[in-house]
Amino acid sequence: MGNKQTIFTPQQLDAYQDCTFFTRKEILRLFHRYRDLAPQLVPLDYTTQPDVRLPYELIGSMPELKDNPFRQRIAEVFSEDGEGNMTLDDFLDMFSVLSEMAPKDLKAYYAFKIYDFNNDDFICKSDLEQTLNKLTRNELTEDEVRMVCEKVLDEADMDNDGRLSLEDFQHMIVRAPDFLRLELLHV
Ligand SMILES: [Ca+2]
Ligand SMILES: [Ca+2]
Repeated sequence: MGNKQTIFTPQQLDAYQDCTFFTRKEILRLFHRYRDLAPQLVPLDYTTQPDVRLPYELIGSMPELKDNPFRQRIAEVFSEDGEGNMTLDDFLDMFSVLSEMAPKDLKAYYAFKIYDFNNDDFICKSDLEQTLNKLTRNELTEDEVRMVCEKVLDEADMDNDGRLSLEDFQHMIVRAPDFLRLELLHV
């Protein structure tokens, strides 16, 4: 109405509120952060649901992500295209799960997806090695990585199939050493 800029319809805002842990105000604030990454690409009117995707390079350079060794995986997991290029919906989903309001179970579910580098719904030994190398910023030797992976599998692989299912992982994360938790997700 009047001169006031309408970004979303009330229905859209309701839907975003229902799918995230954010208030309307937070949703609008995040919209503006999304838009500020590329004002030339993101219109101020979202009522017609424009088909916009911001490239991973812009998302990964945000202060919350830029120093995180998992930034690319995080963006891939939350992006609809699987390559880290994000629509506004992807972007809001990501920040919602990263927020302190998200329950631990949900964070654990996404941590599992992030650590599952080859997207086969299991964390196998090589996923675990890549995870450890990233978590420790490549400060462990190959032997140390192998040893820790064996220990983790030994303790967490409840059905002894040599890999971690989501169930194994959720069981493990309750008592995992801090370094196995994903800092950014506060898991
Ligand atoms: Ca895997
Ligand atoms: Ca298993």
